[in-house]
Amino acid sequence: MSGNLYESFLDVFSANSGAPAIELADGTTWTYGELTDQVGRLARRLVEVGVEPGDRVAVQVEKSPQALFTYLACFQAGAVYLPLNTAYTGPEVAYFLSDARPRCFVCDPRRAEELATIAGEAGVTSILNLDPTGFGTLTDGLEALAPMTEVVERDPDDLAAICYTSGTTGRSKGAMLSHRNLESNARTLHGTWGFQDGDVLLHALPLFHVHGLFVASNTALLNGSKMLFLPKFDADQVIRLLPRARVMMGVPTFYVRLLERDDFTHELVANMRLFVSGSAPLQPETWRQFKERTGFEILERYGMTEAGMITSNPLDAERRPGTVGFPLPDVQVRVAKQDGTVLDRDEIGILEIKGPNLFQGYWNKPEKTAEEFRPDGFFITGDNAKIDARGYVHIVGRAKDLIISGGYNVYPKEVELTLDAIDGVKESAVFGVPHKDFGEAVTAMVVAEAGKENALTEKGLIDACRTQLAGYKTPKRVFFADALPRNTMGKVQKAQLRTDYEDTFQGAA
Ligand code: MLC
Ligand code: AMP
Repeated sequence: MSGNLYESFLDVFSANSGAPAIELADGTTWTYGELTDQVGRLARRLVEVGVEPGDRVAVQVEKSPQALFTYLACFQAGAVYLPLNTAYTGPEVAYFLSDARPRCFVCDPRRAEELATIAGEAGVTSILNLDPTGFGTLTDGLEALAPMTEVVERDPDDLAAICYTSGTTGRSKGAMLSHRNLESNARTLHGTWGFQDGDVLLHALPLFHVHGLFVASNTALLNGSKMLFLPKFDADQVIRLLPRARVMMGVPTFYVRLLERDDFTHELVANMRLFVSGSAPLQPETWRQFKERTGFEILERYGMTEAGMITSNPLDAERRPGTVGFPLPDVQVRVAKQDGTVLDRDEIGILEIKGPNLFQGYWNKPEKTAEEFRPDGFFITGDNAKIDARGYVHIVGRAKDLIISGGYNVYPKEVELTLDAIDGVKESAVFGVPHKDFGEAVTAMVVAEAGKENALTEKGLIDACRTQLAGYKTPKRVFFADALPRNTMGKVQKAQLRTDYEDTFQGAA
């Protein structure tokens, strides 16, 4: 056996070949045998269009069973999977493609014309497409192809995926994840969360980020579980399917939205075993309301693109709201000062981590990678944390200037650069303020150039950002001022802006 994660999956798939792997809302089902066959054909298609082991395959498509098969086909063919959020605009995609230089790019046919030009300019030689129903040039004539049966040999340290994560300097960095990284994390989560026969996963997360792909899908695949596959979170559909599910994973927004529904009841979740939350802080109040309504204690865990999952509240011991639990069995964590001095229990500092889940560095950015590692191999997460006397990890804030909106990360710098480039804008400050639904909402303060004050409007600026940035990064509100609040060192006081505008979305849903 080589280090290719797909070999481990195949063992499970063969043992469960007649069992359902994916079921859509309309009842259409693929068994693990059918999934294996489709993955083999897609792997053949990738090879046919020139994909070689180690080549990147960038994929920006809506969630569908075929999107998941394509992910697995990349592994089988020894390629490196590079998922892209469907919300990314043309300029954002242009950056990812020119940085990662994939051999192949699979996009949505509805955007094929726009994106083919961009991909061509980035040197991509094979451009395919796949629509939300599984049709497109990627799957055309697939049934005539012989499924690939062999799995391309990979070393455990060879790359399996590159996932872009927003950069502090305004540009995203590609986190390089190896087969070992993904496999160790999937096995650890499978064990830690007690995956068992009969588990059915309600999968409503997007497939292009760590949570929906490596946490939700990989653990379910390793278990040979059925996934009830929704194209996106839709409270009506989730409520309809919950009685048939055993496990659900979501960002806090999912749980906030479910609690807003009167038909989300104790009886509805009688068949459930586990609710997991992560990607953003779950408010203790939401945790308590959820317990009161359903009897279930949501299991909160913590992770990041560079490491997959890092800590988790326990399955069989006390789950403490407002904490992210204990380090996973094979992960080491410590809290340290900026200068690297390791702190004691209950002291607040930056969380540092190490383990087989930890990534291989940022694609093409060795200096950036070196800056974020300690000499002994610990990675500096940029999250402020403390470890309490009982060993529970608390994430108490962020040292990095990051907004998390509905589970998506937004780096203010990227939005500020976009605003500053708009004619008439002198400077801007972007910050996050509380939002009931999204947790935090992107908000901006703009200073106009002298004489251009009347040329700028809130709507005009939001519309201009929207042409450059994904919708979730675009400010939900823009305010104007004569000057940005700065301290004596000239640094913009974001904390003050956050306080001044904390009621902006009061009551917003
Ligand atoms: C969509 N919109 C958002 C948004 N999602 N705005 C702010 N924050 C968000 N998260 C905007 C769109 O741009 C659009 O605006 C409008 O809302 C409606 O779009 P939609 O697609 O219909 O929204 P909705 O279905 O309501 O999506 C909300 C959501 C979704 C919370 C269900 O964002 C989601 O599934 N989030 C999960 C993110 C996730 O998987 N994160 C994991 C990252 S991995 P307009 O203006 O265009 O009309 C990670 C590591 C770890 O963090 O630990 O897991
Ligand atoms: P990403 O870079 O998109 O993978 O997001 C990772 C970041 O999400 C982490 O560095 C944390 O800041 C945040 N995060 C993930 N899970 C949690 C959680 N349970 N509580 C608080 N923050 C979290």
